[in-house]
Amino acid sequence: MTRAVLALGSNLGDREAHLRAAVAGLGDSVVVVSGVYETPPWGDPDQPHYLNAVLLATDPGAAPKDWLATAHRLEEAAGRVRDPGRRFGPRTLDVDVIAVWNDDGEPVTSDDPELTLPHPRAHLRAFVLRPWIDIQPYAWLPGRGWVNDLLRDDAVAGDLADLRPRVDVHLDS
Ligand code: PH2
Ligand code: MG
Ligand code: MG
Repeated sequence: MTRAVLALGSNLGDREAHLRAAVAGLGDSVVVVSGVYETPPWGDPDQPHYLNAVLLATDPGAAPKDWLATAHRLEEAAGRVRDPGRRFGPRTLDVDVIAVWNDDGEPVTSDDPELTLPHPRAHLRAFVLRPWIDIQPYAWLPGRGWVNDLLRDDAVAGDLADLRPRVDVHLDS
């Protein structure tokens, strides 16, 4: 069995519906889902704002790469079109595998370029870290530290102020 923290993002089409479909598509593996945040685009400013959320999932049979396959399946179901020339460009649905823990509760580390674990940029992204502490107040990002501390780093704190909680949007019902 593995446990995974997955980050969801959408900034094209019906953003809420895309996030909702991703949660539904994960079925019984979903343990808990964060609140939803409206966030300015990171990395490529010329695109609409995102809706972002984070969830915790478990699967008795899943190997780490199975989480990536699941992420791709959900992205495809949302009609995602990849633009190789725009790495941080707009998308109907993005599902990123942030971290995975094995049966013994040990974090999985991987240098595989297809699935680097933990996610190599998660510690820099307020739109991942802030929703994460909604569902795990003592969240720990393996190799980086307490998520609450990471949110106070200069590289992140400025972005944190620009996140807007969307208390009107719920993904877990
Ligand atoms: N995802 C990106 C690029 N930029 N910005 C925000 N606010 N949220 C995202 O999920 C996001 C982004 C590529 O994965
Ligand atoms: Mg992403
Ligand atoms: Mg992605």
